[in-house]
Amino acid sequence: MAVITLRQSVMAEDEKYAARIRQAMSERGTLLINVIGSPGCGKTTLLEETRERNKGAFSFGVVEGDLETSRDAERLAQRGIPAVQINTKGACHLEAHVVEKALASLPDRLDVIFIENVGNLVCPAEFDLGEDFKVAVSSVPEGEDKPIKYPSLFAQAEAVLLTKTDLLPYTRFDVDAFTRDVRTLNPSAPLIALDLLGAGAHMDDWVEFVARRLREKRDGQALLGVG
Ligand SMILES: Nc1nc2c(ncn2[C@@H]2O[C@H](COP(=O)(O)OP(=O)(O)OP(=O)(O)O)[C@@H](O)[C@H]2O)c(=O)[nH]1
Ligand SMILES: [Mg+2]
Ligand SMILES: [Zn+2]
Repeated sequence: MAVITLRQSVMAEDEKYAARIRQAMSERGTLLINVIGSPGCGKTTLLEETRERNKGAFSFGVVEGDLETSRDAERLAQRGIPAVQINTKGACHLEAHVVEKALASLPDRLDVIFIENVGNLVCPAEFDLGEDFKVAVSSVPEGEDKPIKYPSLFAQAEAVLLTKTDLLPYTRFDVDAFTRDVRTLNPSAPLIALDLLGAGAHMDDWVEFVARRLREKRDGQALLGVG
């Protein structure tokens, strides 16, 4: 019981940081997106390719979360993407108090900031980082049953990305079952299939989705007279 109490109080404390991040992002007019998926599903590749293909539709930076190393932040920096690395030293998800510190070292004037969460389909879904919304990334080699086995993330996500579709011919991945399960958990989130290393089919849909959510955030703020 004591463990449960502690966890609740830690989460309640973190909600204050999340609220502060949300306020700061609202003042800056920056869209904050929490990207969540298994280790190796293609989160960093997605961000690299977003840079290549967004044709200046929005500027963006990245907060990278990993247990160890700054490899992902270095990959992004090589593409000219402002990136800051958090090393959780064993923790399997990011928490808002650490993200707040990391955000302070990114440039102020970014349209969008992506948080690449620690590769994990479980607890990252339960932590509010002050983001506008979460995006779930699932890759073909993981199998079509991930949404139904890890429902919390897929139910909350405001977009679901299926990566590595180029590998479909080499697996028994059942696209219809994946789609049906995502739709059962989450009837409205866009479901975007991506081949990140190849022709980049549907990359435009992803870029347009992010650009639209940025516009909607800013239009909403203009109506409310904030930002
Ligand atoms: N075939 C194929 N490989 C991909 C695709 N996207 C990413 N990869 C490969 O998958 C591997 C992992 O990609 P990353 O982008 O590093 O994955 P990640 O989710 O950032 O991994 P972690 O940060 O370690 O959780 C790399 O070797 C990528 O080149 C894709 O659409 N198709
Ligand atoms: Mg990565
Ligand atoms: Zn965790």
